[in-house]
Amino acid sequence: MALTDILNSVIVFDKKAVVENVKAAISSGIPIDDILNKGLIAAMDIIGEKFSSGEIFVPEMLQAAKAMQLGLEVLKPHLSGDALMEKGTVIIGTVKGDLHDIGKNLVTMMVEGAGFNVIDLGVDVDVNKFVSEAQAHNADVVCLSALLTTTMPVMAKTVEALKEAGLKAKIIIGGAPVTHAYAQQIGADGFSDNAPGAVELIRKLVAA
Ligand code: B12
Repeated sequence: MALTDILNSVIVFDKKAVVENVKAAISSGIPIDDILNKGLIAAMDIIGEKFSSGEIFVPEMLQAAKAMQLGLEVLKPHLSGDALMEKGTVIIGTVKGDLHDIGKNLVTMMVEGAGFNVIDLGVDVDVNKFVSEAQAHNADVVCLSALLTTTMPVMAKTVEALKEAGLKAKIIIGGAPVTHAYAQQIGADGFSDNAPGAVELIRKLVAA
């Protein structure tokens, strides 16, 4: 079983093959990080390029996303680390207008695996919902995800609203178009371009 088999099965959105290939890779001892990064995530990058060049369209992108998510479900138990005691409460969601959730789900899985209580608000989350849920759960950290350049400004609005509400929660942001500079610009407390980095960041912010 090679990582290219996983990658190719996502690209042709053969869901059954994705599940089988990920299972086979796990049993043959391929590192979980490699299955994730060089198999599943690398496939989504190729899908993105094909979409940009007009080779595929939204329905195909969606099929690939579904195939990838099935692969992630198989990986999920192996991503969990030290989920022994609860270390804090984290609210996560994809901002208003944005329906991308694969990256958010991956961050959720890894943060849960690191022992945090994660409340996932889903996609297309209204600014006020972030504020009310952070308040209701006395959140330690709020995580905002956005995959579209057009929804990045909603992150800025959400950060502003959370700050205005005077909550103790730290705010971190992420998603393919987001940068460290943008996080600083909108007053977020941190940024990471990957899920393990998000865990690291949350650990630091909660300990601070
Ligand atoms: C799959 C996909 C879709 C699927 C989403 C399915 C789903 N359930 O998520 C569907 C088909 C629905 C879709 C729709 C659209 N999409 Co789309 N999509 C993608 C694609 C191919 C992959 C995204 C992905 O899942 N990547 C894999 C994950 C693991 O990576 P990630 O999300 O970046 O997450 C990682 C990090 O960023 C980080 N992270 C993520 N969130 C957070 C949060 C925090 C707090 C932290 C710390 C870290 C963090 O950790 C994650 C793990 O490593 C990208 C191309 C790409 N390569 O990004 C285009 C892409 C994002 N889509 C694009 C577009 C244009 C669209 C549409 C507008 C298309 C259309 N004409 O309808 C719609 C918009 C719908 C909407 N309102 O949201 C463009 C965006 C361009 C831009 N400049 O904004 C892209 C870049 C494709 C392209 N090259 O043109 N899409």
